[in-house]
Amino acid sequence: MGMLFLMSLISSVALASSYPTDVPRIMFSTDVANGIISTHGAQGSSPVSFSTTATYQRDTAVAPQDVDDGFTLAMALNLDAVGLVEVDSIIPTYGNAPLPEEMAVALFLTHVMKQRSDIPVVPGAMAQASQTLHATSQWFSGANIQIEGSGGSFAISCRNSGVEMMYRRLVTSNKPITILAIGPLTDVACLLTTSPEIKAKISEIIILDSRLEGESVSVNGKIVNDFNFRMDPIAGALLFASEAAREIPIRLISFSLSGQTSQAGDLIEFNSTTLKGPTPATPESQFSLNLLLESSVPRMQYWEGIFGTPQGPFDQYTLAAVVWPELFKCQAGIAYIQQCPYPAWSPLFPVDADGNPTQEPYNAPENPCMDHGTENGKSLSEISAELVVSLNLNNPGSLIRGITGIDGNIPKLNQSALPVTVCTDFASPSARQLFQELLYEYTW
Ligand SMILES: [Ca+2]
Repeated sequence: MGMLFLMSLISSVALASSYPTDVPRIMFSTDVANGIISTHGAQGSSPVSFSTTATYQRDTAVAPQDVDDGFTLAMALNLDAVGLVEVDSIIPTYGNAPLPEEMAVALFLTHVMKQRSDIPVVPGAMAQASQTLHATSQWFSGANIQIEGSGGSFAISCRNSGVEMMYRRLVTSNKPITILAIGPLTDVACLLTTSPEIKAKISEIIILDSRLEGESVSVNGKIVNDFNFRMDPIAGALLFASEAAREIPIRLISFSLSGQTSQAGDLIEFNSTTLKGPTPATPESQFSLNLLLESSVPRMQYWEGIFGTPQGPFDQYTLAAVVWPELFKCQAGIAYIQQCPYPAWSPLFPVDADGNPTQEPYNAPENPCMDHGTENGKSLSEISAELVVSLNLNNPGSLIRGITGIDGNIPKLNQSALPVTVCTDFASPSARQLFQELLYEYTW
């Protein structure tokens, strides 16, 4: 027994030292949903499930859900196999689809399809930090139930199995880990706000999120939303307001970069023509490639029906940013959260004596949120807050902008805007080409 223990100790030491120290170790917070046809996750508490009178409505928006998380995970595990990155752990979160179904996808992809049962896959958040488009919950006394702070409703409730594992893996890791946040920010916010000391073990957080100040975001001329932030702006605010976020490098992949390769004429397209898998192929590689391709067909057709072209990569930008940072043009920026007044659910929304709206919902004068307004559709205008990056470093301003304390709004938090690194473009046309070649080589 003693000898066996010693041998296993030696082999685990040898295994640990077999990774060159400069290979980045990464942890995924992901809403992986490849092949799932469902509603977006956690609809019961998310913006589009409630009418303006807070009547529950069945969510009829069933659709083939996003495939880019699974492409990213598969690519990361392929890069791991050739020693370019080390995948530490995977923490699924609600987002593209409900968490339970996503767990099935994540486990299958990691443990069966890629045969990496050594990599832990543990469930994270089932739902948002707090109700986003609802009145703040109150005590019988009339006081608001506080969301923020160490005794707030978020901190006392958000620790789930996935967050506990993130904490444990970081604490015991022999080197800092980069967190790739490619889903709603709930779990990463929970980790940073409830265990701020963990900052020493996080080398960087790379987030697929944000728009540049004044930037309208669209695909082939159709307005889209910044999904990862939209799903839980309260968690996003708590994350960016946390003390730990002031000390951990945070890199945002803004839509001005990630949106480029989904546009007609500049599309990176995933299909059986562009993705070939490794040479020579193995039964395992063929199984993996075929499954990724076949399960993505409904999503690609769905996307094409809306935007006219298939969907390009999004989450894969974060993985490329950690392995090949030189591909992208990144710079210092200031991140802040712009609340979007006045939604129709707000008590401040102008109404006449009978309580009827006196202007078009979501389209109040001087609304500072981009892409709001009835011309862009109700769903887009229901976005309660946006994550914005300014490239003007001179006047940081406050982190939370807009009027707090009305329905659906974010705690004030009293923080200044957060210095971040924001990636806005490819480093060059050849970097754009190399990005495409690397995605095609390693996505299978
Ligand atoms: Ca995602």
